[in-house]
Amino acid sequence: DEGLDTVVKPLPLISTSRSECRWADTSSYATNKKLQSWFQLPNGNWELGKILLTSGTESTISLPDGKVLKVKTESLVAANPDILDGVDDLMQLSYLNEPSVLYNLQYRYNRDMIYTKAGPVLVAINPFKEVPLYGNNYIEAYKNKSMESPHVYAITDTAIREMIRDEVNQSIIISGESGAGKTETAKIAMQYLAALGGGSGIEYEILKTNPILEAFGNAKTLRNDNSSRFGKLIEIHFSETGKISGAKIQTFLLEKSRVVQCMEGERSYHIFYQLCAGASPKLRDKINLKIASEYKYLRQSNCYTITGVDDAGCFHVVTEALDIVHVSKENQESVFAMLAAVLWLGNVSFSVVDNENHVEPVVDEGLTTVAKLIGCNLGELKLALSTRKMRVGNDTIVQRLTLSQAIDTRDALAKSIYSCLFDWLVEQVNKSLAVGKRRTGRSISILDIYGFESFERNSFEQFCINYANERLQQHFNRHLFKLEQEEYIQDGIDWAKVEFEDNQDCLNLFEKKPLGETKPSVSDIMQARLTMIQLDFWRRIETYYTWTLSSFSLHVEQIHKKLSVATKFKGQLFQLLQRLENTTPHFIRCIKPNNSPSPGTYEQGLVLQQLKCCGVLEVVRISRSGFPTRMSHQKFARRYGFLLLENVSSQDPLSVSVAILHQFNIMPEMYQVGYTKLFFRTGQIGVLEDTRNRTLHGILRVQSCFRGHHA
Ligand code: AOV
Ligand code: MG
Repeated sequence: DEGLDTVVKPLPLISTSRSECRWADTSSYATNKKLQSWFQLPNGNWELGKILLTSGTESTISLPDGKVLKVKTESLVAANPDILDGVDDLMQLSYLNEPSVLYNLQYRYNRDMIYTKAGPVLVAINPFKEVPLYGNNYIEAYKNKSMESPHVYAITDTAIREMIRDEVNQSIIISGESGAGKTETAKIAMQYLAALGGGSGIEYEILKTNPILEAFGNAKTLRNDNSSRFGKLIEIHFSETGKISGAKIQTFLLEKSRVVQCMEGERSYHIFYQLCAGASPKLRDKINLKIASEYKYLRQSNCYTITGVDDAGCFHVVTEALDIVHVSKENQESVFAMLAAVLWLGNVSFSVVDNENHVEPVVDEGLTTVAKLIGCNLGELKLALSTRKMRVGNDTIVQRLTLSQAIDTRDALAKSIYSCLFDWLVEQVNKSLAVGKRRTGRSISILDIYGFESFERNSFEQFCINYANERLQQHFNRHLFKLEQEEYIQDGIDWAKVEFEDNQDCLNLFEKKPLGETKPSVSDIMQARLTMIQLDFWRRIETYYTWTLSSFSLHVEQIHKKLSVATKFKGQLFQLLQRLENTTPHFIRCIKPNNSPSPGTYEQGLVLQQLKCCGVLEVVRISRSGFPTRMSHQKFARRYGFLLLENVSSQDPLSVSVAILHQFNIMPEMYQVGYTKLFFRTGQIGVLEDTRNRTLHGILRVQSCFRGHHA
């Protein structure tokens, strides 16, 4: 007997003190002979060892490679029995500690089971290879519930069902570091929605927005060959019969600086390389297009291709997709002309024209092509690139530019053309997907933003990206920790509070609000995040908050109202979160298992850091001790009352509810009756729903038979 039956008492389900519920719950346990136990190697990785002997404060363990070590007993961490290897919900683990969670995820990952539930949250580990988990057969299986293992399809299915059942809009919020798999996950969710809600053909258009937006909004970075450089919320609308009736895309803060400069080894937006590689000779001629290496903006980062990517082929995919979302050939040509204008702008050079170092653009192929492509005369363009209008009191004065000012102006024009083009495209796509009058039912929104990132040199973009991620983390915390627990307490059920790590201090830093007292209990991860924002960004923030959009414009007399980019972004983010607040959220946490990126490599430290960052373990703790499903007494009585064997129509909802609970033998520890609602542990409501569906189908069958007889 290997001692399974002598397994000591698991850690308490509900922690009462803060220190007890910290992530790295390494509290030692009475170590029995021959028990499996986790031991941390000097490199930080955990190894499963067998305890051979415990005497005093020391234990002797044997590692899988045969090594026998003497270690401090208190450094050992309880391992779960083999029978729990690879459970599909971390909630099922008896010992919920760092190495056990890491091991469980790795066990599954090695078997291509990249999805695991962490209570209500879906954890998705990037396989960095094709895994046989998708396509019509899988969609069918999840649709008719013959397959139930964790999957993006399953969580999307839940969203659809809850939208219909509760008549509440839903959201699928995908987060994770750069390269963790958010965009791929979003596409997989869209695929499922399209398959289930399809029929009108609009679903096909919706799917085609992906190659378009990726071409114009994604780029190769050092972190990800297909990194999203904008945030995206796609709201998919359903009719009352559950069919897709349209969609609306909202984008956030496209990284504009990439158009004019990017780091060595990175690329500008895919579409530039696709156009240069894939345009037909006729189009090349019309917009005076050269190969990518002829353009300064593309040349500076010394990277033109991506391994395994055929840019010319992609160009055809994009133009076909544009056809499908009803962008006319004529408009497509204008788009390509604008792209060429941006590229040629980068080649515009300047020469000094007076002894005050003022410059003028050199009239060459670059300048003349730009003028032609954007449809202005050469004189206007020269003036626009070498002068600036300023308002002094009530007067407008024209100031001549120095070289660096002129370059800034040129680059600002390129960025603004590109971002206007991007916005225009999104608008066209939205027109094509317009919900219009058909907007009668409910919606499911999918959020895919750029992931948290930190480079050696971080700029304003990283500041905004990380700020957005921090706000989303707060949303996550609010829903899974705060609101959840507040609801228990408000409704008067028995509940011992679970602590979680608040990220308000991080947000205060971003928002320049005074910091609270730095709490001594702040975890290492949170401290690292705070320090990073402080050191890496703090000085920059000062300038960026006053950093304004260039007031430059080709036509302008009017002076554009300057709007701080940061303020605009903050406003957008605020709106986004307000929209999300009105939906039932479903969270997917994407995890990057290695930085290579390569399939099959699972770096414990890297995974752990990501799990810690987003509070996955706390969520599991709350979920397994909490009651994630809830329904008002009224709704519960209405929904399931007809299943009762006795007639209860005269009774109040609470009594009906209790009668249902009794009739179906729901165990007392599986639910709590609150003042206004019933609270259930995970999975309980599913049993009732199944019975309800079966009964309803039975009734319908009987009714149709009955009608058949009478016809
Ligand atoms: P991201 O959206 O999270 O990064 P992506 O979704 O672009 O990350 O994923 C990065 C790469 O990982 C993809 O290009 C695929 O090669 C691979 N990948 C991700 N998910 C899967 C999957 N389910 N199956 C196979 N390969 C996958 V960023 O946009 O950079 O934050 O700004
Ligand atoms: Mg992405």
